[in-house]
Amino acid sequence: MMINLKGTKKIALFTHIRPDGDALGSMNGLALALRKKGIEVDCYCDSEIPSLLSFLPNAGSIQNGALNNYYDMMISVDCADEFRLGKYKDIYLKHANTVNIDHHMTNTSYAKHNIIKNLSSSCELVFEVIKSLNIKMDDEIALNLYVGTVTDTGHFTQANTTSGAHLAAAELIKYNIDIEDLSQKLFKEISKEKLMLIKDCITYMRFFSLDRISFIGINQDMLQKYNLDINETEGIINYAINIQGVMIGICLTESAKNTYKVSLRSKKGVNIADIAAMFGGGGHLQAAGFMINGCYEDVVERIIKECEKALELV
Ligand SMILES: [Mn+2]
Repeated sequence: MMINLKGTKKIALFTHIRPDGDALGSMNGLALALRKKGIEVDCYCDSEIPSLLSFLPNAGSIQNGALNNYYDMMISVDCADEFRLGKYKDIYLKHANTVNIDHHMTNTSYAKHNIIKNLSSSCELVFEVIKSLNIKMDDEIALNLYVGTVTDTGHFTQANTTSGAHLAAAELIKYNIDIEDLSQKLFKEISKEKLMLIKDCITYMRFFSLDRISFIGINQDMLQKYNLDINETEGIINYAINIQGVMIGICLTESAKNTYKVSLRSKKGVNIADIAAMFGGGGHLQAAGFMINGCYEDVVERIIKECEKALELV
């Protein structure tokens, strides 16, 4: 048993700000499972739920207001550090009974009980937790966990696509999951507005270090031009890293004046997790991110400089 639920009646679940498929899949899957144990579960996330993922069972019940109950236990999922809890950080850290379930090896072990495992996704880990609690799986839990498993492995294409990821998916797919419909929603369809934004991103893409670093910058004007939200820039970084010969791809998005969300991707052998950590962020060896403040060109220069250092180490 990975979590001791003895005497636990009410649990608050949290996941990271700007949640992705793994964040929401693992939180929803765990919430639905714990309720089958007769536990009252409320889910909180300090961000809007991306409309693309609102179809996930339980997504509609995720709250982003003040906590509305007393809880015996607080569990965070897919949340590598306490700051990623957003406004729930302090209330979480103050609680006497916190559990941190995560697959990021950069996790800061900020809870009383930390379940950190180097698995493909938090959903794969939550699947293990659910099994250890002897909770019977169902279609809704399976769909949530499956979505995290496929999205966090980039549709089973990234380095974290382990046999464990496939085994979890193989078990989950036995439940009622419409793979064709899901793939259409998650990986194929794109809005016209996002496609037009990508067109602009490619037009203004910059290259550094003899084309080994590619850089995409997205400012508020570009988002407003197509009436898009910062959450809808997900995946655009792939246009940078997928170029032949490029070793590091960067996508810098202006979230507010002089504030930027930076995503980094690298090809095998180039560690960008350390760069993200240096700027106060985190992630994996080949996919990481952080927030940074400053004037645009200064920020770009600082990031490029660190990326160039990382390339020298290769
Ligand atoms: Mn994840």
